[in-house]
Amino acid sequence: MARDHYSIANLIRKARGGGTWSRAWRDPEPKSAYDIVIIGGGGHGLATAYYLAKVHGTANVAVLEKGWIGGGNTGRNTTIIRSNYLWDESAALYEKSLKLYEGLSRDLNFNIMFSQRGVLNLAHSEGDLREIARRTAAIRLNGIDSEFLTTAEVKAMVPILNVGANARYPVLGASLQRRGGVARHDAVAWGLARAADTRGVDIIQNCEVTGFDIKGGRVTAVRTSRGPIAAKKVGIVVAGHSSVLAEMAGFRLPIESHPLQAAVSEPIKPILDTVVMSGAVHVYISQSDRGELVMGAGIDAYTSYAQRGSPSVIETMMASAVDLFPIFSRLRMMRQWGGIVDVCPDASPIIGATPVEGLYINGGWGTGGFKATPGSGWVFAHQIAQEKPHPLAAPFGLDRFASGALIDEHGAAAVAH
Ligand code: FAD
Ligand code: PYC
Repeated sequence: MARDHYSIANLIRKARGGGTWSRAWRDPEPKSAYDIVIIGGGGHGLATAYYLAKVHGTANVAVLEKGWIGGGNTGRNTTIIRSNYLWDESAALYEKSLKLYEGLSRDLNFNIMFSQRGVLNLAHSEGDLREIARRTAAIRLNGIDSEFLTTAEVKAMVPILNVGANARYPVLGASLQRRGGVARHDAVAWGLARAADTRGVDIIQNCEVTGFDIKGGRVTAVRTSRGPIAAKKVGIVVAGHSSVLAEMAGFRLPIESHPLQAAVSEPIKPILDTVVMSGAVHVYISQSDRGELVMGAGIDAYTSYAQRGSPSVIETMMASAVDLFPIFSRLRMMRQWGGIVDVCPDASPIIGATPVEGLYINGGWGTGGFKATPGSGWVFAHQIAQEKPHPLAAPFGLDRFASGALIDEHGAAAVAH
């Protein structure tokens, strides 16, 4: 990329309508064959392709995206990043991801605006308090930062939070992960795309996978809206559509797909400099760099592939937000949207081999995969390149649903399921 592209003078020229933007990644025609095809151009698919090229030296890779990159959940989430998970297996995986996030802007030479402003999980009952105490201890035993805050400490950190005795949801304390925070979701997709492209990966948008060619139990090609593409290995990384792709390949997944909604307010002056989550009342809130309050809800209870959701869920979320932050009652909301999240029975992802040889799956991240983006790509690239699970991903194979070795992270998901 020419240096001039980013110079102040050039940016001003472009802002005035002069000059041209050069592409941040190529727009290649699909080749007839690749060593590896990754289905899905969200953060996880792009991270997989990036680490395949960077770490494993496999650049004959295509990422096939049916829409535009980052147009799925990657561009629809509330951007919360943290690694405060209960079980050792999850803690190790999400912490790997958080560590990769800590170096990602530098690694990609692209500012993903990772802001480690801390993530608070509120306790509203004695039960919540006991759970937070257990969780905080378990997380610390895994060498991950986690603190318990009293009501007064929470109030000192978030003065606009209603912690009064007459609050509908009294705040009895909170857990805090100071290294948690938020990042710019589009930038994560764009930075990964540019870095993967630079290393030779073909990113092909408007290319929907519609079927698989499977010979002798092994995948040989994908069928797409732009013609067949042969591949030695294929990775499915399509979030809410995981079961759809699995069905095309002839196997079933223990996944349900649900809408998950979020909304943003009009921009206001800085008022909230941390992330506040409340699993019990179904809301989580942070303030974006543009000043908007970004809020999300619990999942819609019904299964669906429509990326919107029910108004009643957003209404409940808004009511909870105003209960916690009475000062927000005069805020005007600007936009609402939904994404389709793929939820596993144990609220943990599926990463690994499938019953079809050469076909791998990375999905089931449900409501919580943005935080996992680089870590997920790291371990999935290993799985595909080495044809064996990365040690961090080994517990997350499909086989756990047969063995019963589930990793129940409903509590850590912190989003009502
Ligand atoms: P996606 O970004 O959805 O990428 C999958 C891609 O596959 C899509 O672009 C899709 O178009 C493509 N695709 C599907 N079918 C095909 C096909 N047949 N052919 C080709 N391409 C196909 N997680 C957090 O950690 N923190 C949060 O704060 C958070 N908030 C959330 C809030 C909301 C409202 C939502 C919806 C999700 C939230 N999540 C959060 C979850 C997180 O967004 C996802 O787990 C994560 O982004 C999944 O990334 P992905 O790359 O797997 O999926
Ligand atoms: O996993 O932290 C999370 C999250 C926040 C909002 C949705 N998911």
